[in-house]
Amino acid sequence: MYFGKKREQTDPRVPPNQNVTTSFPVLHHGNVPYYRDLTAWNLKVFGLVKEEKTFSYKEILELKQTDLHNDIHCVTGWSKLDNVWTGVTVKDLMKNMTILEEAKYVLLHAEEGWKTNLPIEDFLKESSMLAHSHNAEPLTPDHGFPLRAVIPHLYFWKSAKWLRGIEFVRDNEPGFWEKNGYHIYGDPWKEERFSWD
Ligand SMILES: Nc1nc2c(c(=O)[nH]1)N[C@H]1C(S)=C(S)[C@@H](COP(=O)(O)O)O[C@H]1N2
Ligand SMILES: [Mo]
Repeated sequence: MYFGKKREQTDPRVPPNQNVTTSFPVLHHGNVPYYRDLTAWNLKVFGLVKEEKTFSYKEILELKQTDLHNDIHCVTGWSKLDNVWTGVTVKDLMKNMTILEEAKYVLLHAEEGWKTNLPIEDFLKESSMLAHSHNAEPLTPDHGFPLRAVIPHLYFWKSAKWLRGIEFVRDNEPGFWEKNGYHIYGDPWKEERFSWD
């Protein structure tokens, strides 16, 4: 029975102190970009790679398309279970590219200079992807159209919307939210919400 005490976490899919929502909240800093013409869009993979590469939107859609099913956890306390994202896995994106050995971290660059940082092994995980659709619908501008990162094992702020660049770097440089008090890594299972956690 529930006596008003905080309930023990019982659902093994939900990290500590998260509440499950069935809605899809919109959260970001800055402006939502609107594209009328996707020929003006590209994705640059650069930094510590043997050869830099710029993908057009058409080239992204020509890569192998994958559906991944996962749960997402926002640092502000909501979790959304059973998402299906469609797009290109990071593994497939990087297939024909060589990452230099000095590369230890990745910076994901979005529109307006927004960025987020993560270790290279987290970016290259099987579950990491670049998505253009959510639950069989194209992403709306609010949720990151035309392409967003989805890194489901970390708090959702690492999942850059409006992705435009992937930079391989040597050092762990904090991104936008990381500079503003969020944790440098952001493991929801360890509740790494803030830099002082
Ligand atoms: N470019 C960009 N991506 C971003 C953010 C942002 O401010 N700018 N915010 C992050 C945060 S804090 C969260 S919780 C998720 C929210 O994604 P959603 O709006 O699709 O739910 O996007 C992440 N990606
Ligand atoms: Mo967030």
